Order: sequence, then C-alpha cells, then structure tokens
Amino acid sequence: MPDIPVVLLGSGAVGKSCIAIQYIQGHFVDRYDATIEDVYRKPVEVDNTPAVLTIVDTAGQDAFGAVRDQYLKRGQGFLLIYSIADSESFQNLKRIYAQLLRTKGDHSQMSCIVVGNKLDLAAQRAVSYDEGKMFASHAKCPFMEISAKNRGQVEEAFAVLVRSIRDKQSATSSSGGAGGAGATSASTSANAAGSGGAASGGASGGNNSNAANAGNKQSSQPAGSSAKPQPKPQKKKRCTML
Ligand SMILES: Nc1nc2c(ncn2[C@@H]2O[C@H](COP(=O)(O)OP(=O)(O)OP(=O)(O)O)[C@@H](O)[C@H]2O)c(=O)[nH]1
Ligand SMILES: [Mg+2]
Repeated sequence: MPDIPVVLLGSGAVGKSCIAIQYIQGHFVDRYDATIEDVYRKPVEVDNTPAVLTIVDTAGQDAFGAVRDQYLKRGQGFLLIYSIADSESFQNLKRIYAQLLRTKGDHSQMSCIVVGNKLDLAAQRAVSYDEGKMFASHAKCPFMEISAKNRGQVEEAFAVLVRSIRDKQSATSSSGGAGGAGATSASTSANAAGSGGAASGGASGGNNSNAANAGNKQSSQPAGSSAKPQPKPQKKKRCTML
C-alpha cells in the first residue's frame, strides 16, 4: 500500500494540530498547545483506493522555522494552512509557500492544498475567500475554507489532497517522469466555503483504531478558540508514532 508523506504547514495557532487531531481522532481540541513536531500514521481509503498517510504536524512558531526545510524535502503532499481570522497568518503562508517552492524546485515535485481554517469565526474574518482562492490559483492547487471543528470538512481537505497527489503521480508517470506544473485536474476546485459546505468526501478511516494517540497531548495553557490565542504557551516535542 502506498505510503504518502503529508505535511501540515502554517503559522502558529492557525489550527494545524486541531486539523490533524480532528482527522485522526475525530474530535476538536479547544486548548492551544504549541507543537514542536507530531507525526501520525493513518490508513485511509480515498475513492475506494487505500493508502497510508504519514502526517507531519509541524511547528508554526518562528523559533522552529529552521527545521522546516527537512519537512519540505520529505513531504509529498502539503496542507498550506492559514486562519481566515488572522491576516498575518495568510501573509506568513505565502512566505512558507515560497520556501516550499524553492526547496522542491517546481510544482511537479509536490501537491498542495491551500486551507483557510477557522471558518466558524467568519464574524472575525480578516482574509476574504477571494484572497485565499487567488493565492491557491497562484500556487496551482485546490482551495478550501474549513473549520477544524467540522470533521467532514477536514476529511474532505485530506481527500482532495490525496486525489491531487494521485493525479500528479499519474501525470508524471504518463509523461515519463517530467511532471506538469499544477496538474491537479478535477480536484482543484474543491470549495467548502460556507459552514457545512463540505461534502463528506472520499476519505474514510473515520475510526480511530489505527491512529496515533493524539489525544494524549498534555495542555500547557488553555487558550480557548480565539482567532489568535495569546500568549504562546510552552512547547513540547511529541513524536507520536511511526
Ligand atoms: N474557532 C476555532 N478555533 C480553532 C480552530 N482550529 C483551531 N482552533 C483553535 O486555535 C488554537 C490553536 O490551534 P492549534 O491547532 O494548536 O494551532 P497550530 O497551528 O497547531 O499551532 P502551532 O502548534 O503553534 O503551530 C487552539 O486554541 C484551537 O482550539 C477552528 O477551526 N475554529
Ligand atoms: Mg500545533
């Protein structure tokens, strides 16, 4: 079964860990516990085809930015995540994407999805849907606005990414390995704008039995679910499973 390395990228507190935990364990974590690194393995079935995702939840905080390069090299699929309620996180994501592109060389070496998280905080929206969509077009990848509170949307985001990876793999193999920039085919138009707008998607694996135990995380400081929790809590390293 193919093992697909997927990396979650984005600034601190945009919701990377909540997205990972929602996807893997099916619940939403309200507290903010800054990540250093968490790694999970999750067997999934997308469009009736099984795969195993190795999901790397990275540190969004600047202090750990130096190690980002290694994730970028290893990853095949990338969730590029910002918070729709935090314009700085959107600007940071553009820089992270530029770093990704530099590391990979060109689009043929990677598949991405741009994810605007915290859609439930629409009243505090600081990044418009169109801005997110425009950036995704520039990055030649699909775009979704989601809320980590909503498992269906989270599953759909991963399913869209897996489809995009597969599309790119078949494009690469049929073109003799040259690949094609932005070969994301039909899956590029995923759009979950509007709460509850996401379909349930093809990513199954809804049970938690094979998931790494993300629920064992210990919180350092409860920060609620505000758009940009402050202050930053202590950081702990967790390499959960591999
Ligand atoms: N309202 C709302 N809050 C969210 C959402 N996703 C995450 N949060 C909250 O935002 C805070 C930060 O979430 P994390 O998942 O820890 O953020 P992160 O991107 O992993 O942060 P780092 O590990 O520092 O990089 C937490 O308090 C979460 O509960 C969401 O979709 N909606
Ligand atoms: Mg985190």
